[in-house]
Amino acid sequence: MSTLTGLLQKMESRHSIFEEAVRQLPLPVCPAFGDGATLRAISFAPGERVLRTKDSDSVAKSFPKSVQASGNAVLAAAGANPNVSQGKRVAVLFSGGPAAGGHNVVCGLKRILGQGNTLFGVKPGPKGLIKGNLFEITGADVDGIANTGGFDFLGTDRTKIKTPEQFQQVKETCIKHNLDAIVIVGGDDSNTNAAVLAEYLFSGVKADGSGVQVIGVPKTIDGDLQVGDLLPISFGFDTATKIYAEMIGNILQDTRSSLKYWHFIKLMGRSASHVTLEAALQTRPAVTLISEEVAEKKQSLASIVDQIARSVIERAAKGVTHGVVLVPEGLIEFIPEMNALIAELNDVLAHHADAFAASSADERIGFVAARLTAANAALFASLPDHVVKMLLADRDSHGNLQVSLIPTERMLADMVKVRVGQLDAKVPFGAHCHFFGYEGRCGAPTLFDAAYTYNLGLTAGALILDGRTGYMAAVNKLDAGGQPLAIPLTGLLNIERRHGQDEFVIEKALVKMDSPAMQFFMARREAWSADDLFSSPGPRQLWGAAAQQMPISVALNSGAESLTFKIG
Ligand code: FBP
Repeated sequence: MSTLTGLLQKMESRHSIFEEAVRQLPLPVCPAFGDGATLRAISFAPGERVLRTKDSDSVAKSFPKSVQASGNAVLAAAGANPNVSQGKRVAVLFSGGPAAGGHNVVCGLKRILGQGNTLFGVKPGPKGLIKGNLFEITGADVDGIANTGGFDFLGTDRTKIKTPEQFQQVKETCIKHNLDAIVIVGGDDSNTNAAVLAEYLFSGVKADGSGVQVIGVPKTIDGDLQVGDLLPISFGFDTATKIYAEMIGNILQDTRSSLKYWHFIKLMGRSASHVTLEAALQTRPAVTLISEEVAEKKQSLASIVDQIARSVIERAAKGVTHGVVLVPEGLIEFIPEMNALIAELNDVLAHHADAFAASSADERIGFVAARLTAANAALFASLPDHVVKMLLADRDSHGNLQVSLIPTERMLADMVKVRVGQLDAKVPFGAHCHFFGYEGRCGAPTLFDAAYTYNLGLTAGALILDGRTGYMAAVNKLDAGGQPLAIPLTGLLNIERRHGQDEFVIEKALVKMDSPAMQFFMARREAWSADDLFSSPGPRQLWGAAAQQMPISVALNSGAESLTFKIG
């Protein structure tokens, strides 16, 4: 074997030159945890902040033990912990979609728990907890996953622990493995699950009557798990948006080089438009749609199409026959008339299921259109054929359309083409469509996400060693060293009507129209379009000038003076 082929074989199975190098990157720690060389566990104490939602009184009745213990007060770091517990058995799991930095949460947990406690990994996600699929995580394991992307070390899933049988099975897992604590790394739904589990496992699990602690860790690329200055952003958002921004920047560069295409790019993010707003702030494209703005202005689909078409024509008048349109994944649900149409379609298909199934493919569109109100029938008729077919596709188990499957970017491109032709037939218009989503979830974490998640892991572990349960680990003051804290999960719960019944949920944080990030975007977007002021941020950097950059929207919304984050 030649030296080179031998070297290449050594690089298999996640040992590329890059992966080897990132494993060696230092992991800075918030000053509260010491200087990094020696970690110290910290204790926590309630500060003055107490959280309330409109439903706090009902929450207190349904979560009496958790609320009584925490008083819904936010916990602040209170110096070195003189009474660190030993012999704790802690399980960690990932829940929901992957996000860069999850592996560093596990590293932080393992290192703060130290030799005196045992950390178990749960495979995969909540389903693994129900099944009791646990294994012990070693120091060598965490050395191997440090700073690497993905959730592959444990896997993940979206099982919601909700039936009495599932709760009982989780209790049995706790008893079988003699667990003292569970750490759930997840988004809004998973942290709601953590709140429910914390209450259920609060006491009476073990023979001595004690319970199992539950701590949540805020993850999601969507960026919709935010709690003001206490939780400026969830982890994974920075890496995902930097990856999308790189790809958008490359496409923008292509548009100005090849001079003939418009690109319609849909960006992941389920409901909220934080990802799209951040990508726009980083790349400054011609048109960016923000779902929350569409809803607030009650824009119709036709007016959105018209707005883009006019931008195409105005730019063409200046000789610019190219551009990029960013489209948030959840747009359709924020267009009031599309929402009304989808709701009526769901009803019609549910009430006439047999007759619809018996009709031929050609008859189906007419069959449904004849049963819609006039306004919905007109909107239905205006949609491209491929969208109409999707709107009539099979419903999910709740009878709802899977809105995320609608290719909004293609729908808009087709409708804009027609509209441009109506407004000025001489304007050339060629479009390409993309959906950027999965590409951004599992890349190696940015330095921001790497440091943030390591410290979230340290915080979650320190909370366990301090005997706490029912909290979400958090780190704020991300431009001033980083400050660990704990957010009482019950202080975040609201009641929402879902599938015909009241459920406790942590509300998704949507883009606020009056937020500094949105205001800045609105003030600049016309100039970006008129003068083609795009920029290409390039690949995310782990070394050099751009490596210390935090998300632009986070910097703006938290009133930072620069884009530089500082943890440690
Ligand atoms: P989480 O909220 O669980 O972090 O997932 C976010 C997300 O990436 C959304 O942006 C996207 O709509 C969804 O997951 C896709 O889910 P799936 O992986 O099940 O296709």
